Amino acid sequence: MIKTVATNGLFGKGTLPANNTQPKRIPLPILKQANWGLFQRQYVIPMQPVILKGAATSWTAVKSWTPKYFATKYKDVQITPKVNLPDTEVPYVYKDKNYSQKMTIGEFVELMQSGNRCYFDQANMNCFEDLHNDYNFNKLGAWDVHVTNLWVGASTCSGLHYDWCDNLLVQIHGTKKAVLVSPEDSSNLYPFADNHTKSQVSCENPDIKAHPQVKNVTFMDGFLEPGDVLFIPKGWWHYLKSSESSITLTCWYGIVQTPMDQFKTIVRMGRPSIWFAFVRDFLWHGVLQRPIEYRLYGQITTGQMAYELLTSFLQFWRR
Ligand SMILES: O=C(O)CCC(=O)C(=O)O
Repeated sequence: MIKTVATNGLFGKGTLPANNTQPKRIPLPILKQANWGLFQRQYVIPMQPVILKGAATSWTAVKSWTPKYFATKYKDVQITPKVNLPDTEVPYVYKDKNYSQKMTIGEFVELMQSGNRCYFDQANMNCFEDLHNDYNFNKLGAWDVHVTNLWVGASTCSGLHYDWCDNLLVQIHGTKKAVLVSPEDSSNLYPFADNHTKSQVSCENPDIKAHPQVKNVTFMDGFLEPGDVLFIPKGWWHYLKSSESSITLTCWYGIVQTPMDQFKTIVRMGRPSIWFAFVRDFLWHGVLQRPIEYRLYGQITTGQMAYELLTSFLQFWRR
């Protein structure tokens, strides 16, 4: 029997099945007037996500960056974006090598404008030094910045995953849908065995049959417009889907989760398949250095990462 219950969710006073067969959806909190003290007290310190509505509207980047701006300024710069991307909420099931292609920024922007699903993702802003004065993450509270990344693309989808440090994500051009999930729900998110930071779950249309524990998850839905800032605390799962044409800047900063934190997360996930893949990748791709075919947006596997951490620690210790 379906019982009507009052929810605070994206869909207003919605209906939830009485026996909890669907995940809960609530809106991401929004701070309308960027109030520094409130942001720190209510969100940064307790590690809770929030949208700071319009907090970066005054940035030159928000006022002047468009795909055309990049095409004009950096026309012949060589990049390796992903192109002809699949229409999916879980890109990690695909292989990176089938989508990465070398081209110039001019050619990439033409592709974007032709309706191609494509992404110049996670590009280090150190490559665009002449744009550094167009944005200011320190003013938003970033400290000990590790990297500022640029994301330019059309109809993109970054699947549900988490990172190891705090992130301020600023929507520069176009719009993005954002879905966040608390680290407390990690054990319900079916991470890939070889990469425990990436989830197999579709955020917008979860498949409860394939992933029954997802019904226990609370999804937090948000929508970003140019000038909006999304605070993603470290360890929080996030999913971002762009409109036709989008530019985003992200800033990873602050204290990074330790390998011990990762170890605890894996233990909490409680999936033997992760431990099996961990040992396999540690030996096969780490110790034996066998090549690997990376997942789309996948990068290094958990086992390889552990191997690299261990070898860099041993090198440091031997010095
Ligand atoms: O905007 C995106 O598509 C992904 C951003 C992201 O995942 C990140 O900054 O960690």
